[in-house]
Amino acid sequence: MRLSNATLSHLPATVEKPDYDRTAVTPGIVHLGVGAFHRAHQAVCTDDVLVRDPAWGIVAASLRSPDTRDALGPQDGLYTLATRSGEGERLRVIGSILELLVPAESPLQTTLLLDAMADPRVAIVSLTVTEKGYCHDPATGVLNEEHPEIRHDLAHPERPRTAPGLIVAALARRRAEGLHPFTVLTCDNLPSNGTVVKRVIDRFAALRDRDLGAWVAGEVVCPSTMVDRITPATTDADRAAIAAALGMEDAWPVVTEPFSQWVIEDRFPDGRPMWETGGAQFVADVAPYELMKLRLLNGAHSSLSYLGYLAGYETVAETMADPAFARFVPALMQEAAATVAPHMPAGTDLGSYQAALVTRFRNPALKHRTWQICMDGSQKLPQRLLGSIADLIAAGRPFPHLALGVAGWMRYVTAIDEQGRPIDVRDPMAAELKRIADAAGPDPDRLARDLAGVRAIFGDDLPRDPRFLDPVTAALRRLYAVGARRAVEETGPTA
Ligand code: CS2
Repeated sequence: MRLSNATLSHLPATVEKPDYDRTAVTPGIVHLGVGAFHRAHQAVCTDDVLVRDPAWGIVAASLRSPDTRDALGPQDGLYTLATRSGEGERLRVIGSILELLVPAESPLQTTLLLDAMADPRVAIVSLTVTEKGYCHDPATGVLNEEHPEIRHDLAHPERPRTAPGLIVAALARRRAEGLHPFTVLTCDNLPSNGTVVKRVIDRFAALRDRDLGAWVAGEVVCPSTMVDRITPATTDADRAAIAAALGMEDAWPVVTEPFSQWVIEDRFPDGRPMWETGGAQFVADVAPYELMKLRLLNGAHSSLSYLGYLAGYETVAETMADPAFARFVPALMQEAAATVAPHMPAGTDLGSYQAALVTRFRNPALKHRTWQICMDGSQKLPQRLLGSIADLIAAGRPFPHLALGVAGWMRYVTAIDEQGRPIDVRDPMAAELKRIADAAGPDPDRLARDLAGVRAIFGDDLPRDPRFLDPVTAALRRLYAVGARRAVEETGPTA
């Protein structure tokens, strides 16, 4: 038996299920990027809303792969959310996703998605397409007009493949039909993510057509958000365990932690769901929350993942069980916290926030792979590590832990681990980074200099600043000399 509308009533009483009439739900949101991250937070928060207001169903699209559609389509969009901690597991079936589309699969699928985005009942188009999905330059945040997919979408605006291309094509439809635009709500890990997506779609629209560009720039609102919920990739072991608990198959359940936070700028000209009922916080300015999360949680996540992977650790929890890392990670957070504190709302307790992050990272029930977090580092480093380092340099403060985090990324993208084995580096810039690493060879000084010279990641200032390059080069030398674990162990308290 498989999870579907028809089998919901067969679920054990211990499994929570949608307590609203799914046939009465209509689409109010189109979501681009229906990965586990979306299904662990926004789709859950929206499920909480549908009990009171069925006008906010989600039509979801996968921009890269049909896998999620193939898994959830036969399940009427239903899936299980498994919330796990040392105290146990809670299972809840989520029903907010009404339909799944894969625009890259066929012109018909593209048309169906654009029809959904142009539906007058749809007031929000949201995104979790990961950092690389905005086709922007990570160091500056502007649209990369030389991006091959952007060039395709400008040449074939009726068959867009990128998030900016799809959004602008749908907005052009709505403008031609005299409809209001929709609110564009990004939920990705980018600083000022609403500003980034606004800049990208404004520019893309202007490149398509001057008048369309003026309309998009003047009419389309893009609030910023900060989303926080650790969501490891689902494994076959997860599927088997959850199927046993459900008494039926779920082709793609989602595993997550108890903690969840969603902070949203409350700017929705055409309305929004009462996401507060699901615990979302609406604020005037998301920036402090974003800065805190990106620099403390995500900066520590990336650093411990590169160094933990090189030290031979499979998961975040395993890495944190190593006493050297258990000392290193809080110290790294402390370095970054010094750059965050001046921007936080009065009364923010950064110490408690950091302690809670360490507890979350230690969650023994989550098999969060270091390799998964290592992905797309070229798109993550600026907001997770380099922003903190630039601020610390300006303040004349040392950053030995963050420097080792950057050095860990540099060592990782050589795609050869400390035992000489290949590393499967997943990154839009993997080939370019590998070429640089191969040319540098096992020379940490040259490797640090040449990788720091990648403008799209490091910009123009840091590579030319010895206050940046010297500590990072010294850290990389240590990595080559003694390996990640000892380098972590030997990185003492920040002066
Ligand atoms: C992780 C994030 O994979 C990664 O890059 O650092 O997905 C992290 O789990 C989330 O931002 C937590 O909210």
